[in-house]
Amino acid sequence: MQRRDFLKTSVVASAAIVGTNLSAGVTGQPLDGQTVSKMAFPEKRPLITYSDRPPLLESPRSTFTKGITPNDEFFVRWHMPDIPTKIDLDSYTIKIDGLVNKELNITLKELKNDFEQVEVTAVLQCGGNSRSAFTPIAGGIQWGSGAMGCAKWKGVRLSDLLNKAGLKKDAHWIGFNGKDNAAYYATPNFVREMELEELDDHVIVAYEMNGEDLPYLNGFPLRLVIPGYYSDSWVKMLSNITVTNEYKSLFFMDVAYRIPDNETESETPENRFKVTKPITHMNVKSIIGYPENDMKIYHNSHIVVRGVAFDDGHGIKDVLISTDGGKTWDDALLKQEDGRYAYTEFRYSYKPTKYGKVSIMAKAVNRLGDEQPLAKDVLWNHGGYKFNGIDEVIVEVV
Ligand SMILES: Nc1nc2c(c(=O)[nH]1)N[C@H]1C(S)=C(S)[C@@H](COP(=O)(O)O)O[C@H]1N2
Ligand SMILES: [Mo]
Repeated sequence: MQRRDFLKTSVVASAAIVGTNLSAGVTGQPLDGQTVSKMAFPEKRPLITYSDRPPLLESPRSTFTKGITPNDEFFVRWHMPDIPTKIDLDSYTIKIDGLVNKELNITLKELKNDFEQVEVTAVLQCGGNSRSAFTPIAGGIQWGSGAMGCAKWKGVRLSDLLNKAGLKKDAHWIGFNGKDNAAYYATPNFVREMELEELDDHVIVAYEMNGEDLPYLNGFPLRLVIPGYYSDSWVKMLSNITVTNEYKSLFFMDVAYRIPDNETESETPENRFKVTKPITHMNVKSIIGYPENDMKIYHNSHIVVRGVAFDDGHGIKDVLISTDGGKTWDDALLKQEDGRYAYTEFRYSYKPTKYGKVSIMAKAVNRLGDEQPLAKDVLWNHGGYKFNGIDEVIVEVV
């Protein structure tokens, strides 16, 4: 197939999902109890749907029992309503220009044939994941904890592409742009800028996700993968890489995905901190995939608490489980097979011996000794970024 035509059938289907179009950023959802939509987007199963234009889809809690997130369960986030729905695979190129010795236009075929193919398993998490846990409410989509996933990404090293183009001496910044467009002229495109020295050999331009072409909504045919970093910089439908010597101050780097640039990265609604910095490395976090809130489980039965933990690549050392409201903590069993940027799966055998509501909490600790704070102790920032409070589900023992 030389051409991918995605939304022919699905525009109609997606319009029917919510009836009216929600606009991004106005929907409030509690951390749990969200229901998945009845309709599905192309290549996706029904997911929690905040908006259909642009598509904003969240994975339900049950997704996080698996170390690898299946493509059709993977969350989706776009900022611009205007996403190309047709991609011509023969003419699609990625352009590398700016402060390079040789400007390049690389076709998909060249990308796959002329460069070494590499693979990395890495967690993709929106910086606003779990935002709905902040009080008072922080601006933005009120995600539960399903704006994350972990996949095997295959592609080529960004550094190999840059070496082929050849960087000029004063090259310092690098900008990434995707094919999506703003609906209104005044809104700038989704562009990310990063300092060249931040980008190491693990950064890839990926065309495969879990052994298949990238799903359209996850950035087909190419996306940037920056293991350990929040995913706002994992530009999808990547079409332009521009090398510069100075920071161009493009919209998204300047206002969105930034946190207070102070020691605790926090502020209060009354006293906003003026100096900000972009979010980059992910902090340590874990999410329980099973059981879910409000599930009924039998007294004296044997249940296995399951979930996933991750950080920015230092690696998970322990996941601790508490079934007594945080008084005592017990080690969960860990499964770590896919490298330091992947999910660590955890499981914990639990036999409920008391009736009524029981809290199950999970706390991850990484190899640096960083551990998740209690949810109530997570400090506030106005964008609602980097929430990593200890996860808790409440079940009923009957
Ligand atoms: N081209 C483009 N790339 C993008 C975005 C976007 O709006 N346009 N959003 C970013 C943000 S904020 C997130 S959280 C991730 C979401 O990736 P996913 O949709 O594959 O889950 O894509 C990133 N890359
Ligand atoms: Mo995001």
